[in-house]
Amino acid sequence: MKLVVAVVQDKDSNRLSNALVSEGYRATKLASTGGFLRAGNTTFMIGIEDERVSDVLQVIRNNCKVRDQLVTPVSPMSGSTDSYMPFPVEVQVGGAAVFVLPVERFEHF
Ligand code: 2BA
Repeated sequence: MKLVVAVVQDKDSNRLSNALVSEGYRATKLASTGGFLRAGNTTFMIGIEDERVSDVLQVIRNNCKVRDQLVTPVSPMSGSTDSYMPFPVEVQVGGAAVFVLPVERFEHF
């Protein structure tokens, strides 16, 4: 068994959870925050048999889009901010950051 951990954009989370449920996968959604953008995102935990991992990855791939997002870097932590001009920079976010972890044991009581 594997645990698929997928960090997705909030905009994709409803579509992905509907697709997972309708295709018979069990999943848990966690509200999370990206360390870089400090914006909300959604983390899915999906426990799955080894032979179905590639199918679940395909569902994630089909339901999560890559988007460009403008970020204004935070001001420097120290020193004068008089000459600091924050310019927005564009970063590409998503479709999904996915980790596949081995599960040593799974119990469902
Ligand atoms: P954030 O950390 O908010 O990152 C959002 C996007 O900003 C990233 O998109 C990437 O394009 C860019 N980015 C992140 N760190 C950067 C850096 N040090 N320098 C330049 N650009 C940077 P994604 O790669 O699609 O990641 C989307 C979200 O997935 C991340 O939100 C984070 O919550 C999660 N994530 C991505 N990689 C991860 C990892 N290796 N471990 C844990 N979480 C991860």
